[in-house]
Amino acid sequence: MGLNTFPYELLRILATLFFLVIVVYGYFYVKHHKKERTRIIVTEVAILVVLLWIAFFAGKVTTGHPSLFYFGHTQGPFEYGPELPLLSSIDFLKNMGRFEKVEEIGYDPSLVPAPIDRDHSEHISIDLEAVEVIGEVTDGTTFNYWTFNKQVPGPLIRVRVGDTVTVNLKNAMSSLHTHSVDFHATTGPGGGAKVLQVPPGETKSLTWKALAPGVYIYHCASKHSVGAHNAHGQYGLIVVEPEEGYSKVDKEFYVVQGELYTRGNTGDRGLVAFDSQAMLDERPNYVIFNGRVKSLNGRMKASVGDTVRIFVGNAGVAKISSFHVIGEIFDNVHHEGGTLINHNVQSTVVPAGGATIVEFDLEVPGDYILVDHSLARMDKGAWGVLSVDGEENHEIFKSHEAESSETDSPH
Ligand SMILES: [Cu+2]
Repeated sequence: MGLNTFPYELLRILATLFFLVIVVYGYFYVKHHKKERTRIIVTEVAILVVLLWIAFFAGKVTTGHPSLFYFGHTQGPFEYGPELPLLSSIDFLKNMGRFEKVEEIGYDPSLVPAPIDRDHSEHISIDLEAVEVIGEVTDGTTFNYWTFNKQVPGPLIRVRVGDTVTVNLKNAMSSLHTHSVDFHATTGPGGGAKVLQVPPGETKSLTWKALAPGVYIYHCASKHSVGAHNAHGQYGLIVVEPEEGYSKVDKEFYVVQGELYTRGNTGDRGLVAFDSQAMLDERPNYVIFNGRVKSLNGRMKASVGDTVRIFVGNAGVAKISSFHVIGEIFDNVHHEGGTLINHNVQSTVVPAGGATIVEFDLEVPGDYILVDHSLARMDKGAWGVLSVDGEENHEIFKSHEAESSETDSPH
C-alpha cells in the first residue's frame, strides 16, 4: 500500500500564479491592441481580481506552519506577527522529502501497558520523540502529522501515584518546528512545557512527581499556536494509578479523540494541507479516534463475559466529546478521570483536554460502535468498532428473525 502524497497544494499555488500571469498578460495585451476604454475596464477587472485573490487567502494558513495570521495578530499569550500568503506552503513543499511516510499512523487501541503491580513508589523514565511525519487520514488522503513516537495518539504512559517521572523529550532532526510537552498530570509551570521547549535535533529532560491519581492528557504546547500542534496530532494519555490500583478487568483499551483541520472538503484525496482558519473557526474536517478514520476497527476485540475498561481521552482542540458505545451502558464511569465514579451511564462528557475511564461487562456478542454522540461527527470519522465474540444470550437480546432462521436450521 503506497501512501498518496501527491501535493495538490502545489497545484493550488501554480493555479494561483498562472491566474495572476493571465491577468497581467491580458492587461498588457489589451494595452497594446485595444482602445482606451477597454483598457480601463480590464485594469479595473484586474485590480478587482487581485483584491478578490487577497480576500480569498487572507487569514488562511497552509501546510504545517504554526503561524496563524496573514493580516492579523494573535491575541494569545505568545507574540507573533503576520506572514506572506503561501510562504509556509512553499516552505513545506520544499522540505517534503525529509518527512518519513508512516504506514500506520493510528496507535493500536489494544496496546495498553499492564496494570502496575507494586506497593511502593519508583523513579520512572519516559522517552518521547517529537517526529513530523506523513500518514494516512483515510483511504487516499494523507496529512503532515506531528507526533510523539510517530503515531497518534502518543504512547499510553502508566505510572503509580507517588512515582517520580523523568521525561526525556527528543525532537527529531527532521522536524521543521520546536516541539514540547505539557503533562496534565504534572504540577508546575506549563505542566513541563515551560522547560521542555525542544528545537529540532535536541533533547531536554524534566523530572516531576505524580501527586494525584487519574487519567490525564499530555500534549505539545509549543509557542506560536499550541492549538496547531494539537491539531497535527501531538497528544496522548498518562494514567496515574491510585495506590490500590484500578479494579481488575479482562481487557483494557486506549482511545483518544482528536480533530484535523484540512484545506478543502472531508474526503479530498492526496496530501491535504492544514487549514488554520478552519481551526480558528473550530470547524474540523475530521474528528477521529486514534489518529485516523477506522483506526480502532479490527484492533478492539473482546469476548462475552469480559469486563472491558477503556481509557478515553479527548485532545480537542475545540470539540467536547459525548462519548458513547452503541448498544452498551457503562457500568462505571470515572467521571473526568478523577475519583468520582458514576454508574449506569449512556454517554459521558469528555472535555477538550480531558479524559475518563469507562468500564462495562459484555453480555451479548456482536459489533459495538464507539462514537462521539454528536452524531454528525460520524461522517467526519468519529466512530470505531469493538468486536465481541461468544455465545448468544437470548434472555438479554433476542432477534425474532434469528429465532425463525434457527428453527429452520437442522441444528
Ligand atoms: Cu509540537
